[in-house]
Amino acid sequence: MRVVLALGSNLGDRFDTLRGALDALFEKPDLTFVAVSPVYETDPVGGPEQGAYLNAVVIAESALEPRALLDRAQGVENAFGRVRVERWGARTLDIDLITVGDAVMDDPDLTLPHPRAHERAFVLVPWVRADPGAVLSGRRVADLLAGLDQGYVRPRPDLTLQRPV
Ligand code: A4P
Ligand code: MG
Repeated sequence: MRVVLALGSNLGDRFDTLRGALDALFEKPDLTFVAVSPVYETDPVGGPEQGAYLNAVVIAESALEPRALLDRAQGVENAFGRVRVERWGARTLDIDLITVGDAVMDDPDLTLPHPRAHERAFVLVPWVRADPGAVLSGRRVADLLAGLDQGYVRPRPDLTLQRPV
């Protein structure tokens, strides 16, 4: 199944965190790297006043169950010492599952597709760069983006994530 993960960091050495998280996600078997998006610098959406994020999207293939994928993502978050200064505030690393194949789940612990992804340019802009034909709940991501403000999502061509080794 095709798996789409969104990475975000707005605390500490943000790029170093994204790079380490990407490698850590693929360290164990059963998750195969397909593509990674460019890195974007984005103004924070929601929450208290906080610094800008670096965001990127990773595409993978896996036969793992959605829950096992969430465990993997949360394990990597913990490994990077995810620190919360404030509720909903800055964090060293956030990994969200955006879609897992065609899975639809409505559990607070795991909602798929991610319930806010369709309205978040900081997810959709990198996603469509990693996969120009991307589809979310039957709608082309490129079309979803046409209705969204993208001005707060700025490319960082000086920061490039490499395929994990
Ligand atoms: N959870 C449910 N569904 C999912 C899913 N599809 N993927 C549960 C990942 N987790 C999922 O998440 C809270 C709970 O959501 C988890 O226990 C998990 O079981 P969290 O990562 O612990 O907390 P959070 O991320 O702070 O909360 P929340 O409400 O999920 O926030 P979001 O929606 O992840 O938004 N602005 C910019 N520019 N860039 C960002 O990356 N990120 C956020 C966080 C806000 N604003 C941002 C960015
Ligand atoms: Mg999250």
